[in-house]
Amino acid sequence: MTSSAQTGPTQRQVHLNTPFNDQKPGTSGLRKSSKQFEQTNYLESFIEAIFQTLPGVEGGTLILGGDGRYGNHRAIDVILRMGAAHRLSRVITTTNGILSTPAASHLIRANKAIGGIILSASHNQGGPDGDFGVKVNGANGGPAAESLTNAIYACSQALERYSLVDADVIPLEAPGHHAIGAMAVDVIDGVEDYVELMQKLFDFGRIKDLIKTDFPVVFDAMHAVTGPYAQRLLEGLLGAPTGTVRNGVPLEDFGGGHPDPNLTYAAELADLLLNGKSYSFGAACDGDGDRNMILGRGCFVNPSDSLAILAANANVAPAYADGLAGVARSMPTSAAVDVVAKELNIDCFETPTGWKFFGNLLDAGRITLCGEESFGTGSNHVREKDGLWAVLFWLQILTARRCSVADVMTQHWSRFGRHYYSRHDYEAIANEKAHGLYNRLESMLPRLIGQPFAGRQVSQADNFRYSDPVDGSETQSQGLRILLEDGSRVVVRLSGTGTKGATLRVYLERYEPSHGNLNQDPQHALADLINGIDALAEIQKRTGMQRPTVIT
Ligand code: VG1
Ligand code: CO
Repeated sequence: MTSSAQTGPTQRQVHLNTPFNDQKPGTSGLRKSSKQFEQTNYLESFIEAIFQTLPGVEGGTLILGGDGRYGNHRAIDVILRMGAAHRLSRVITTTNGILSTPAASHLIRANKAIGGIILSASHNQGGPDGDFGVKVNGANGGPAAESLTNAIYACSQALERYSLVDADVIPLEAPGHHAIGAMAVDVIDGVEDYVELMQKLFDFGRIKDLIKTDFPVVFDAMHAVTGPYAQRLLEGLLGAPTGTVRNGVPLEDFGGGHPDPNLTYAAELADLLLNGKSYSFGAACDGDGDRNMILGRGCFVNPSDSLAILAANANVAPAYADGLAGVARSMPTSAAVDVVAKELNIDCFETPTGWKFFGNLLDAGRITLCGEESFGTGSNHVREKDGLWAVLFWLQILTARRCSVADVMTQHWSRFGRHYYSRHDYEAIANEKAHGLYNRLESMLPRLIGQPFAGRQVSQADNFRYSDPVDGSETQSQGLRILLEDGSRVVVRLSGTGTKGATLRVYLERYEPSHGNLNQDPQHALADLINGIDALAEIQKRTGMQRPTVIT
């Protein structure tokens, strides 16, 4: 017990002179620079809006933790003291506040919590000059639905005051039971429950056998949240040698890196696998542990293909041995999984970008696996995408198949055909320029139908809208699509997670049937679409950028 428990904490109200008007959550939580979050009352205002909006706060249990970035400890302290003022009965937080997003989702479900607050800006850089973020999850363990985030935003804009109690800082160095007034604060090991869940889903004995044979693996935690999880799983339970997990210590600034697992920001790992010969399998996760990148020797697995391969091989994992209820992918994700779903004779849903849109389908039991092109894959075991889960799933498949990652890919394409796919990101464009480009392209769409584009004819051109098959809710304006008669397409979106200017994402896709040329460089295979969209949307001309910032 902390001393404040005996004396009883003093409750205070802090008045806001003017409410903040910029606390609208994006694709996944509220993300701003650390400096913005350090403004007086800024974090507190958003947390107050959450506590006033999330159902069941009084008497409820909340899960709390983060990816370890700069600001994590301060935010945990503030949220605990505000949670006590709002009469939560219990907060479960973790040693050093380290909690991955999928592990948080699991804890919410396992403890029947009202939800969770995850302190992370995910793949964005961290540190005093980087970004901070607050993700809000609901009682199902998933990212808050749009109706809830809209209500939180509305509340923040009208906020006049917030409440908190004065209490000593709860020590997070070790597990223990504490209290702030009547509110229990349990500090638990944030890794244990998650590791137990993984052991239920996969056959660790068989994966261990694979790693013992000549199948060296390497994992890059990017100095972010997955280090302790990966060490326990790979070097502990699966017997991989010490050092398998690189950059395994979470650092407040991620060691100055950009914790985004792609070929640009995880370049060292990519080099080890694509150019070196020491490893058969490599993987990396992002800041908060929900994304994954999978590499084999000389082979990069496109995330859209990864989802398709997990779906096609799901029965090798004990948890999915009985088959899949259905699958889902975000709209910009390639249709590789659609082809597998067709063959398996199961439903395949197309949702807007962001994991929150999978929640209803998972809760209703309509899908088992889902994924996004942005290195996110997951299943009904939690309500978030899950980086290390995907790594274990891949290892389970390789255990059963006993071949290289490259062979898995080649065999998949020769059975299902290949969806050549790439995403081009143009980061930090001035807002007016990016919106000008986007709005101009949107206004051109109706006239494109039936017209030639990149040597084919446009069959459909629109701004994607989604009607949720479970609750009927409608979501508009989810990205511009140009669909071509041969099944190729280009999608253009503006990012909802960036914090500097605007990020333009261009998604390119072309299908090559199984008897076609399956071994091209995607940039080459997609060249006509790349040139076509640049000419149409005037990307280089309007952004002044010769090439994308990141190509995946
Ligand atoms: C990006 C990805 C999207 C993902 C989201 C959150 O959003 O494209 O697929 O769900 O990040 O992932 P946007 O709006 O920037 O394109 V995470 O790992 O940043 O929580
Ligand atoms: Co993330």
